[in-house]
Amino acid sequence: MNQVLSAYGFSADTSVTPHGTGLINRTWLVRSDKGTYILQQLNRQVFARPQLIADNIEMVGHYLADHYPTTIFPRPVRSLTGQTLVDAGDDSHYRLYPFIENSVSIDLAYTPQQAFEAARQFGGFTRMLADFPANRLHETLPDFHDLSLRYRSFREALQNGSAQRIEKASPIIDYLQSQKRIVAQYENILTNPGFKRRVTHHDTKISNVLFDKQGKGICVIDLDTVMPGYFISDVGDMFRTYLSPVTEEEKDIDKIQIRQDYFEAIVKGYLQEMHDVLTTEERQAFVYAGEFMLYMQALRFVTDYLNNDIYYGRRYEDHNFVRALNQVTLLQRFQQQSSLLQTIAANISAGF
Ligand code: ADP
Ligand code: GN1
Ligand code: MG
Repeated sequence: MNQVLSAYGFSADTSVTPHGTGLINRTWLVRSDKGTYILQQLNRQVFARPQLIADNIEMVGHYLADHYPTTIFPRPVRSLTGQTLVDAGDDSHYRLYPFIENSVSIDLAYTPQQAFEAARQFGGFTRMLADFPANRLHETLPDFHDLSLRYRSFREALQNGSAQRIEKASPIIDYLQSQKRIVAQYENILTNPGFKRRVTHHDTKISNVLFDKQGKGICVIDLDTVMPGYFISDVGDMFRTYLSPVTEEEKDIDKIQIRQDYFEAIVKGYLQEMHDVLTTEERQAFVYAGEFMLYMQALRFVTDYLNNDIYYGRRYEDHNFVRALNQVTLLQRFQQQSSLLQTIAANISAGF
């Protein structure tokens, strides 16, 4: 750590404290006489080529600064030798951001207004980059939201994973197998010209938006997974993470619910920015977006559980089982309301 701090010109007595709740990277708050910063260590198991991320952030930052100069977009601070990514030698890479003053972040949406603001931020991000050629961005995680691949990995885990865990998870496994049509629908999207590859964030949980003290959205952060993708990834992950009053960590599945007013808020916030950018077919796919992301996250958690927790960090023995059951439950409750939600989305869209 001292080596990293000195690469940025911080003195050894600078205060560094762990910060945030992400599952993949490590984040610290750095308080120094030069100001307050966010320091991050990239997870090399997940991101094999960190330089691709730094390049993407640079391209996006450059484009936004040119075309939307008043937009707030945290760009990495350069080290004393001018690098946006510091290689600490032991195969670990660090970057530093200025801490956005007076910003707060939340781990759960507590009001529909917060969901609206976050959706507007993620929609605005894709809208501002609508004329940026998305295919110029590197695929920092190739096939990240490829549902067919996630399904194949799940099937492989059924072949090679822990027999004991396969037994324990069998109700979850059966349900996920019964919903394979969600994969078929995704495969149709891939060949449907009505669905566009756009600049997509791919991790739209609410902790990846900074808010001001009045609750207005300031900007989106956590750009490691910004890549070309489909809008269903971003909208679907908002449904996945804002609709329920409890997070994916909740063990008591009775607490999992679909909050209809949050659904409306997400659709309104996103369409406020994206209505004229999306195609007619995309505008009809809001409910599918939720199924797509809930199904994918359930597959990913259960796959990791069967593989003995090689990807997601776990804090207790059955952690990934709990997460998978949570996400399957949320998927089922979402599906129970899907025709109502479809009507709500269509009505909101018609109002624009
Ligand atoms: P992770 O991959 O761990 O989720 P994030 O980039 O989302 O990493 O950062 C974790 C947390 O750190 C965020 O939820 C937010 O609270 C805070 N954070 C990150 N960047 C900034 C920033 N530039 N200014 C203020 N807070 C930030
Ligand atoms: C990971 O790092 P974090 O917590 O923002 C994961 C997401 C999952 C999420 C589930 C690179 O995101 O795809 O949706 O956990 N990121 C990666 O909590 O795998
Ligand atoms: Mg984050």
